[in-house]
This record gives sequence, C-alpha cells and structure tokens, in this order.
Amino acid sequence: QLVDDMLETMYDADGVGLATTQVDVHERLIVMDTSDARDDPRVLINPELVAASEEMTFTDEGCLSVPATYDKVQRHAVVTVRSLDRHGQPQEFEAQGLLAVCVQHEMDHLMGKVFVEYLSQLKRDRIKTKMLKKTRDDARD
Ligand code: K1U
Ligand code: ZN
Repeated sequence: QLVDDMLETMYDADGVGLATTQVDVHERLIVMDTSDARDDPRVLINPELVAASEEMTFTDEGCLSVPATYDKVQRHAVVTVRSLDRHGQPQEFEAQGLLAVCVQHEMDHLMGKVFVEYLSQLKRDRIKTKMLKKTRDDARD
C-alpha cells in the first residue's frame, strides 16, 4: 500500500522520484520514474550504492520538498544500485543520465539530506527568504 501511495503522490506531483523521508515515513524506500512516457515505475527498498563512477555530472535538480527551486548539483555520472524490489526480490542495476542523478538525490533524502545543502550559503539564504515570503503570502490569501 505504501508503494502504491508513494507512486500516486509522485505522479500527481509530476515528480521523477520520491523518498519515504519526504512523506514522513521511517522506512528506507524510494520510488522513481524517469521515463518520458511515465510508465516505468521503479521501487527500491533498502537501496545501497555499490559502485560510483569517477566521472561526475553537473546537472539541474529540483525537489518536491523545495518548490520552485532548481539549481545545478555535482553527482556521479554512473552508479550501480542494489536494493529489494516491491516484491522483496533482490535487484541490481546501473544507472546513468537522469536516473543516476535521481537515485543519488533520493538516497540523500533517506539520509536526511536535501539538494540545496550542496549550494553556497548565499544561494541557501536566498531560497530560505523566498520560501518564507511564499509562506507569508499564502497565509495572507
Ligand atoms: O525527490 C524529489 O524531491 C523529486 C525530484 C527528483 C529529482 C528531480 C530532478 C533531478 C533529480 C531528482 C523531482 O522530481 S523534482 C521535479 C521534476 O520532475 C524534475 C526536475 C528537474 C529535472 C527533471 C525532473
Ligand atoms: Zn527531493
């Protein structure tokens, strides 16, 4: 049920991933779908990074927990991930492109880390100010 609820939340929010941390569930579970057709859901239970390329990529990220904020973050370009699938069966796959970025972003969420923590203090202060303003504006409406 948790997997289905998380996939529904991710698709409703037009996200490419979601981690349990973001929905205040204390289990290590990630859902992702980076396919163009949005028809290739992936479920990772207890994910582990087993290999990461020396080559890095520097690409734009967003986050459903930090709305309307996008910025470039450095990640491993290729990663190998091992986990259980939604049926509890072991799975291992190599990811590159958006899938590699997304799985590293989601695994950070499981560690309590958000992508803005990779940005400069100046950028983080600006994001905080923008979010506080939005909270105040929303309360006024
Ligand atoms: O975990 C999340 O907050 C979801 C997040 C995942 C993510 C997006 C982009 C790069 C890495 C991880 C999102 O889905 S943000 C919204 C989104 O659909 C998106 C944003 C930028 C590029 C591609 C997709
Ligand atoms: Zn996120």
